[in-house]
Amino acid sequence: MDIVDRSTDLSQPLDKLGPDERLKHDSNHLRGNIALDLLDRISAGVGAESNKLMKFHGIYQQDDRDIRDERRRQKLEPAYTFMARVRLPGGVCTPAQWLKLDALARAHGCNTLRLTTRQTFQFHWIVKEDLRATIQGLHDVLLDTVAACGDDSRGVMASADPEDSALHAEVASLAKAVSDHVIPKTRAYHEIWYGADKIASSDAEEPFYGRTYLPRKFKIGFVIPPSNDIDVYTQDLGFIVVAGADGLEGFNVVIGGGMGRSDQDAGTYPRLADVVGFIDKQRLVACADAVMSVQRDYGNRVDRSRARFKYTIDAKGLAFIRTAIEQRMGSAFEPARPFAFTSNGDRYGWRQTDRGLFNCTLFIQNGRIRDEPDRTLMRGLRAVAAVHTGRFRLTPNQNVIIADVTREDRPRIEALLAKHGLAEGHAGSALRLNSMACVALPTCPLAMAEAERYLPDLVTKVEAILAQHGLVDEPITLRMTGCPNGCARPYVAEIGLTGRAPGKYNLWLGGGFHGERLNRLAAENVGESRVLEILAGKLGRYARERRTGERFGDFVTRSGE
Ligand code: SRM
Ligand code: SF4
Repeated sequence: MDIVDRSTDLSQPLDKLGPDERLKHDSNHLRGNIALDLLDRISAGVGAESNKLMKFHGIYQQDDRDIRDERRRQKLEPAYTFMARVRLPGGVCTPAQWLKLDALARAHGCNTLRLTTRQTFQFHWIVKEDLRATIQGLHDVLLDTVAACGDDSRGVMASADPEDSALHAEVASLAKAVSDHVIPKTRAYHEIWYGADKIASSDAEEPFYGRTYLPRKFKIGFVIPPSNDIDVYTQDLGFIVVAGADGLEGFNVVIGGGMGRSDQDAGTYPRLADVVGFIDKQRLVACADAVMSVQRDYGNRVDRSRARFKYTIDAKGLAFIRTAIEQRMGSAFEPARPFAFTSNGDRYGWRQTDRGLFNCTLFIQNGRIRDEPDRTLMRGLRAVAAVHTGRFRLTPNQNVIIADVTREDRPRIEALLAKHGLAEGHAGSALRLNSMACVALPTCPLAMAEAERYLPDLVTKVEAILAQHGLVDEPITLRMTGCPNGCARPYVAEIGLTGRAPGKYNLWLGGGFHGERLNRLAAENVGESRVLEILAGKLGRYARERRTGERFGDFVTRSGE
């Protein structure tokens, strides 16, 4: 396809666009003053512009919100540290990479790793002086944080649930190839974090992104039915795998999904992606380029709150966007092929793959890996990584799969899981195993309420209600976020909770069990007792009145509750 340097080709003058467009444009391809700000020893943080530009490098400045008020009272600057998000297409990593991630977390990340809802690792609490060592440590094992954030294509997801391992391996490698293709090409990352020399070249530094990159973040994911573990309808661009007797044939393409909304702005909303048609596998990269270039050129660069692709589609119309994509792809979409999903959750415990190897999916509550007295997750997974010869696969539900274990190795891995209390997590209720929460407090600057630190206790209280109604084994998806941005994809959950204020949440009910339907607002700005009261009523009726095999979200929707 024809790729142009957008640096000279914006449809409107820069001063008519939002301030972030000017910042990107003038940043010398994401260099800005980052290198200088890293040297500054007066502040533990960086300047506002570096803070924004570092996101393109996968790094966020944060401060400890638990002590923010106290620091303010003491007239101290906020307790700044940094979060770094690893680029890990498809969530696949090797044991050697795991060991390095673990070592870096112990050296610079307060002894904890966080698995995310897009299948990667986050380090929290890194002090500015340790950032380069962390990024260079990742480089030692061929990992980076490029474009894990920023106005670019983010971490590319791929189904982790190993129903058919040969197909999964092929799709995971395509996710990696697409990720490598769509990340920014600037050398800024190498110069700033690895100390690489500047290379003089007359080639355009960003042949696809130009100087202003995308209007907003852009998310791509691959899914292998019948599992919809990646929640494909929430992606900006989703590829639904179509496979025949000879393996992968191509993809049904979906566009325009997104979760983010704001309580204050009625013009923002979650949106499910639309299926636009089928492409054969040879057209994958051309399709990704075409879709992203349409968003690059038509996306809203004046108002960031309307800049996601979903709003571009709604502003221009799906038919217009689809035709623009086809023109740039050089061919039309074929009619979509049939597909069906059954769930967006993970399947726990041991399973055998089509290659005679074994996979074990471990429940990691809200993705938090740290040692607790009864469950030494960090040490246990380190011990597994030291003997494991296969792969680790992170799931979109913040869990981990110890993948490709040989029959001979399985007993010693089982022994390690038992020793460190790792397998016990599976004993939770079906609700707990289908729950997830975003990070929220104390690190997320946007959090208005607790999520990760509160959800386990709330689940325990809901479990008591489930027990009363004989529903403990009923899988129900429950997702909580500390604000309406939707990082745990709460608007496709059967029960969603999004933070409004400390201890207060919006309650959403009726999402589809396999992520096919948005839920609806059931109560606004309510505390725990009201949430439990509402759930007790609905779950009680569900237990008494549901049809055979009917899911909770479907029941709520059918009964108009
Ligand atoms: Fe997210 C911003 C954490 C997945 C929608 N998200 C943030 C930030 C970086 C806050 C910030 O802007 O400073 C959070 C950092 C918290 C912290 O302390 O770590 C944050 N998002 C996360 C993670 C770690 C949640 C988790 O607990 O796992 C997930 C990291 C994914 C990854 O590995 O890349 C995460 N975020 C998501 C998802 C889910 C997904 O992509 O599948 C969404 C909803 C899908 C979507 O994009 O529409 C999501 N995050 C947002 C938004 C709202 C975007 C919007 O369109 O309005 C923001 C705020 C923003 O961008 O302005 C946000
Ligand atoms: Fe932070 Fe809100 Fe995302 Fe939770 S949903 S991590 S509170 S931005």
